[in-house]
Amino acid sequence: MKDDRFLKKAHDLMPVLYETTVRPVSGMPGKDRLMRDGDGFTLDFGSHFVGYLTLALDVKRPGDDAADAPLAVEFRFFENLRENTDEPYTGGMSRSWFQNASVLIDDPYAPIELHRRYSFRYVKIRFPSNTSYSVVYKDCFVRAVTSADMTKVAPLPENTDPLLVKLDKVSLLTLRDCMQQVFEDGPKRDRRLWLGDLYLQAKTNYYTFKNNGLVLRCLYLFAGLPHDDGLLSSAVFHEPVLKNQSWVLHDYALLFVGALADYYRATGDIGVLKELWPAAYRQTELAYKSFEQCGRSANVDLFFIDWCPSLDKSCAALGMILAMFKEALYLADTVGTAWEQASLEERIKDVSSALLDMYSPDIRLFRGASGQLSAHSQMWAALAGVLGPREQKEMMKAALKAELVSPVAPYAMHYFVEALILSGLKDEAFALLKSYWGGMLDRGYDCFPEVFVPGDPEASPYGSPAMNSFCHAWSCTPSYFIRKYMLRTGPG
Ligand code: RAM
Repeated sequence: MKDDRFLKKAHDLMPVLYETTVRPVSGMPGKDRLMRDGDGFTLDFGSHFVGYLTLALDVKRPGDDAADAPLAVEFRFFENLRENTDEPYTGGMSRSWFQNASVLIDDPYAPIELHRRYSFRYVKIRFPSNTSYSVVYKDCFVRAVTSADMTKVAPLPENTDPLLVKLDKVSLLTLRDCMQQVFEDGPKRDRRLWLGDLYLQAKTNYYTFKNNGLVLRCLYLFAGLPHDDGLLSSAVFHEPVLKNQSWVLHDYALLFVGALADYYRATGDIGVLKELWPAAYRQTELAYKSFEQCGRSANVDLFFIDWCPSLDKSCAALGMILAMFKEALYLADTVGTAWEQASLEERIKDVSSALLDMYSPDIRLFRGASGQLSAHSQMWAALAGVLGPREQKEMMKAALKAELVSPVAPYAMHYFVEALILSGLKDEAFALLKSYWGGMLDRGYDCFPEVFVPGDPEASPYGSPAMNSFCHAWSCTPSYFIRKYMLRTGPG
């Protein structure tokens, strides 16, 4: 059930891509290094970039003869050196996500321009053939692309804590490289527009690059490609063909409501709000229907929440439903009908009471249906504001002390930090932000990765850390926290 009106608007909002030429900072072989038959080198571009690579070589042949055979060149691109492994990949993701390219060149004198876009800091280059001639390194550069305009980002005040300055810098870089024709989740993998990721990217964008047109383009893409019942897709492929994704996630669909509310707060654009409100409201209807069908609980199979394998999602899912119903009510008060407002109010009461049933006042914590204690249950209950403010603060204090199942993705950690702030625990929130995201800096990350578990560098939802994305936009929210809650700049 495509909506061509929205898709046309999304198309008209195609962003400008800014291009910069960047050369490696180290690893370039000297002019006297003759390479053939398996020789090679690894270039380091000094930082992460997304773009198109060109390599230029000279040819040396004994007796000054011309090159007499094609040149074979192998390229391997790495965002992080952890990807530099020869271990065979046995996980379920397609191996073609590994950024390898082999080319045969008829004219080794001409610059070799790779047509695929790569996401990397390092590139390993090898010449595997036993050619009678050798090659010598001449030049290499990447035409880096992004739809983020760095000049739009306000510098942090001089007296900002140096660690926060570093966290902000890496967050900006992470978001910059994920901002392409859409907000991609990761420019290496999946290069796709996901609603959950968009929700956090857009929040950070309002305080940094302010590319509101790109957010709107993405909102239109989701609204233009719903499933048959009006449920919005968890992700949209904008290439190779414009298509929604069949994996249904109710939490992601509901985040459309939050993303629209944030867009409205940032822009005040009532026209867009009126246009997209029916799609947003529909997500609440579908989530409520499923809640009723499941005996006043969430169908956890339809919720992502985090990559945490053993997570009992029952409580977190209810909290997130409630949090988004409240966002919907905020929008309904502006553009909804009286009937929509009244039914949201009723539904908020219903979900609140189901969620409160999961609260254990003796330990001041929420438990999943299985009895499990997780950070996820507490953070979503707090973001839903289901307890009174004083009780909520006590609950989050208890959460900081308790042994809980912890977030695996920085996506989930974002909500825990935000929950602390909204519970009046800003110092604790910033301490956590510094230790968790600071831990990534300690591990030498250039960009913030898709998953990060302190103490478990091997953590991967895909059976191998080499498959992880090392520049993943849902991890870019330190800039949002710093600019919104420390500097108090932006839409408020
Ligand atoms: C990962 C994607 C994306 C996320 C989904 C649920 O595979 O990269 O970031 O939204 O999981």
